[in-house]
Order: sequence, then structure tokens, then C-alpha cells
Amino acid sequence: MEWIGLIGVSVAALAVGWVLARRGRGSASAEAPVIRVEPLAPSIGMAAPASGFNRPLEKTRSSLAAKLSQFLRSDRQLDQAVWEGLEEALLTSDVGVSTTQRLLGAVKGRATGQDTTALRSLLVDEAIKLFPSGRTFPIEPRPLVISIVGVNGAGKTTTIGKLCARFSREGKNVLVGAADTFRAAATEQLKVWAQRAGADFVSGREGADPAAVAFDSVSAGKARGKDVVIIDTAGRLHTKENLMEELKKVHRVIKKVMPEAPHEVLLVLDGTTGQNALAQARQFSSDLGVTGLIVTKLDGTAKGGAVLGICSELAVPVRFVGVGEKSEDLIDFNDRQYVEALLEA
Ligand SMILES: Nc1nc2c(ncn2[C@@H]2O[C@H](COP(=O)(O)OP(=O)(O)OP(=O)(O)O)[C@@H](O)[C@H]2O)c(=O)[nH]1
Ligand SMILES: [Mg+2]
Repeated sequence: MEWIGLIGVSVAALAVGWVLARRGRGSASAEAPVIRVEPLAPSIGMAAPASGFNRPLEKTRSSLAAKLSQFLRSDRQLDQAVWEGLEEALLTSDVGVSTTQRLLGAVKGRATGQDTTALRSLLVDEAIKLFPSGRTFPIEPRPLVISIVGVNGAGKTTTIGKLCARFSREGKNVLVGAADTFRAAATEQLKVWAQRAGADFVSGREGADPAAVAFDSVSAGKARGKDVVIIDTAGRLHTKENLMEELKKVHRVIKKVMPEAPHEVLLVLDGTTGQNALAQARQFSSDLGVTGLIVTKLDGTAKGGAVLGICSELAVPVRFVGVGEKSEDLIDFNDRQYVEALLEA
């Protein structure tokens, strides 16, 4: 995984360099969102814990907060150096060039006087506005079919295990479909999670057509009166066209059982990959109509700012956040809690 980290660092460094090079030449125009997500049905009731995002964002917070505090102090006058400092701080937390400029542009428009401490609340206020509305998770119909997609090792199977546990705790009947037929070990890994949560499990033999397993899973979910059917898929590079076609086929075949399914296509992104996750999200979104994001491994990264960049650029809501490897390490995303944890001292 080291190369991913290296690429991430390089992307952040390039972003910082790019902005520094542009200084004095005016700001970049904001890019148009790739997709829009319509408001969904009422929340399924998975409240974020009171502790919010302080713990999962600890690494991002400790690096960003130190940088922000250098500039947002009562003895600091608001000048060009402050704006440049804020810009660099946001970029090195992987917020991304375009979102950083959009955010600071909005804050500049509202900043009055010379008080830099007032900028913090403006930053929080404007950052929250960058998140798309209509974030709540659907509870209908029955079964609610969720397709989980993403690149290799992003945390798809682990997240499905966490979701199963979560739904089961709420008294929901869950069925899991192992449409990652690429490796027998993948099916076994999912089976263990499903058993732990008391969920039904549908699988095919190794090398079977993933679409056939998905078809069987949704059919079984319907026949058995399940509340939720979750389909695990094999990890794939977003740049591999044939693999993306395979996922499209999985979704087409699911529609033969339930025409409006999958109701949620959740893209799992490894939070430690920072801005690289944005490129993945763009491709998966345009190919598969992603309805929501799950950002994993936020517990181990200083690049937590990428969530803000991805949401504002794609206008796709984050549904859940993975903050560890255990079944309880999944929390609902809450934009205000996230932004406050990210930007407040
Ligand atoms: N720290 C941490 N580790 C996580 C989190 N989510 C997943 N992992 C770990 O990431 C690794 C990969 O997780 P998987 O769930 O197997 O990933 P996947 O996307 O299903 O991988 P493929 O099926 O190979 O594409 C495992 O070691 C997980 O324990 C998280 O939120 N935090
Ligand atoms: Mg997997």
C-alpha cells in the first residue's frame, strides 16, 4: 500500500505547488458537479455518536489545527499571508485545489475587519455549505438492495460486515450476496462477517458469473421477505473498462428481479488515499450512478480533508465512515460534526 501513500503525497504536493504557482494570476474557476443526488426517504435512524468525528479525525486535526492556529489568532492581522497560510493548510490536508479555492473565495467574500479569529467560524459555515443536501439513508422498499463497489482493498467486505451488524442490531433481516467470485477467500471472508451478524448468505462457486450471484441474492431476498440485501463485489481499478462493464452487468441483472434496484450504489473509498480517491469517485460515479460514499480508514490518516473535496466536487453524499476494523467501527456521516472536527481548534 506504500505506493498509494506516495502517490497521495505527490498529488497533495503538486496541488500545493500548483496553487503557489498560480498566485497573483487570479483564482481558478469552480468545476461543475459530475452528478446530483435527489433527496431520499427518511433516515434509517443510525445516529452518529455524541463524540462525533474528533477521534476518527485525530490525525487530520492535529496537523491541520496546528497550521490553522498559526494564522487564526487574536494577535494576527488579516493580510495576504493569512490567506496563503490557510490555503496551504487546507491543501496539505487533501481538501483539493478547486474546493480550497471555492471555500476561501466564499470566506473572503464575508470577511470583515481585521479579526482573524472570526475567520474560523466563517470557514466552518462555508465548508458545511459545500456538502450536498438529501443525505439521509433510505428505509424503503423491501428489500432495500445495496450494491457495494470500489477499488481493491478499499474496505468493501469489512464495511459490509459492519453494515450487517448495524442493520441486525436494529432488528432488520439482512441477506448478503457474495458477488465477488474472483477469489474463494473473498467469499469465506464475507461469510464469516455474515454469520457473526446472523445474516443470510448467498454465494456461487469460485469464478461464477457475479451477475448470476447478484440475481440469486436479490431473488432470495425478495422470496424470504428480507429488509435489506447487500451485494459485495470484487475490487477493481476504475480505469479497467471491462471490469466496470462487469459491474454494470451486475446492476442490469439485478433490475430483472427488482426494476428500481439497486436502490443504493455505495462507493467505498480508502480515506488514506486522499485526493486519489477523488479520481476513483469521478469514474465510478459516471459509470455506475453512485448514490453515496463510504470513506474507510479515517482512523489512520491525516488526509481527512479529502472527504470535503470529494463531496463538494461530486455532489455525492457520504453515508458512513469507517473508523477501525471492528464491527462497531462504522459511524453515520454528519457534515456539521465532520467540519467542526476538521476546522475547529
Ligand atoms: N483501520 C481501518 N482498517 C480498515 C477499515 N476498513 C477496512 N479496513 C481494513 O482494510 C483491509 C481491506 O479490507 P477489505 O474489506 O478486505 O477490502 P475490500 O475492498 O473488500 O478488498 P477486495 O475485496 O480485495 O477488493 C482489511 O485489512 C481491513 O481490516 C477502517 O475503517 N479502518
Ligand atoms: Mg472484498
